[in-house]
Amino acid sequence: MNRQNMEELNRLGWGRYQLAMQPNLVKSDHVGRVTAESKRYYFLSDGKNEYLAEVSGKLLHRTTGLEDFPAVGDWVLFQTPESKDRAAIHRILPRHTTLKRRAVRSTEEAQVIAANLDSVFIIYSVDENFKSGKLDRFLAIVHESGAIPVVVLSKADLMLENREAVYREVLAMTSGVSIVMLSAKTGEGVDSLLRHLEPGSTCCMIGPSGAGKSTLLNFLAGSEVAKTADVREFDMKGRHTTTKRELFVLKNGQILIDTPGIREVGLVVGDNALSSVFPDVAAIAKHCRFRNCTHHHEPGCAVLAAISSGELDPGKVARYLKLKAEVMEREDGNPKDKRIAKKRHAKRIHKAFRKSSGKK
Ligand SMILES: Nc1nc2c(ncn2[C@@H]2O[C@H](COP(=O)(O)OP(=O)(O)OP(=O)(O)O)[C@@H](O)[C@H]2O)c(=O)[nH]1
Ligand SMILES: [Zn+2]
Repeated sequence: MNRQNMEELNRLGWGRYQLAMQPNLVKSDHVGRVTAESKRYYFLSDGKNEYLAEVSGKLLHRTTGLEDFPAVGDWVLFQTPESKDRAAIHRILPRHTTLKRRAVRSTEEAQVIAANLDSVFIIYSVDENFKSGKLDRFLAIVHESGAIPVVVLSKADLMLENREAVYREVLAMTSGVSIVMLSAKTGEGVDSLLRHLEPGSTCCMIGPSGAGKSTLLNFLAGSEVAKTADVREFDMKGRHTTTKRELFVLKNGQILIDTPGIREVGLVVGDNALSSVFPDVAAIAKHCRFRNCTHHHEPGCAVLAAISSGELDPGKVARYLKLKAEVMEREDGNPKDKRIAKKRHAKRIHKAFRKSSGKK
């Protein structure tokens, strides 16, 4: 990679990535970062130019599932064989962190939401109907990703009365995670939030639809970026498609990724992530007499004892057990689901090949 390329890439957060991963590159490598994705088309930036890209046939051939396709935030190597602003991605550089969830309508496959993140803002609006449902799930996928979670309680201007109660409820649910109460209307809390956004670092916003992600992005970017500059129409091999840019560079050099609202947060997490969401329950569960204790009825169950003594909240234990059951179910895996996932992937590759060779 040449020197100029590197300086321009630093604007997109390359410095941090390079420090963490020390990728092995040669001078002729052309590096870019994925800024948007739509139906197997990608927008890339190398800090200077933007490219519309597809994965190369070679890369396509090496994929074994959705996770092997580029995602927003990925650092990739690409070539521009056809014209100046068209590109083929031939390698995805190893991901430093990977935020993923179970693909919709799949019990098996993981789908990458965004890659190479330093932190993730989990955005929840605290209007009158505040419900903390799914917060555990969002926390679990962020802990699993390796990025640092920050819970952002948005639209604080709409919640004047029950603030303390909501804050305490969220505090009880989030061990060791920073919570910021914020309003993009009044600017309250924005300074606290910015402390979690270092220049050169990459942060992704996730949360339910309508939580205020795009509004916050616009506020931080100081303009209407999320609504205007992001919708791009392009035309590749005679086809038209529209996509939404998701990766933005803010004024002070932070990189912020906006994602569409998530309705279902299917878990693809391991035990460690679960222990990070529920550290108190996990620590006590270590003292159960049986290693495979289900904490329902076993003698010598430390979790049940802690509930009796008032040390653990039964509601919290119930939430823990619910997620734990889901994690175990996935780990055990259903061979039929695995077969279906494989078949679906083979179909996907076949379709992509037909598309790139112009067949219908
Ligand atoms: N009062 C108030 N309203 C807000 C605030 N932030 C966002 N809103 C409103 O909430 C609605 C949803 O905000 P968006 O920013 O579009 O939410 P989003 O999370 O990007 O939604 P999706 O793109 O569907 O995921 C809009 O009508 C905003 O005007 C806030 O801080 N205060
Ligand atoms: Zn137990």
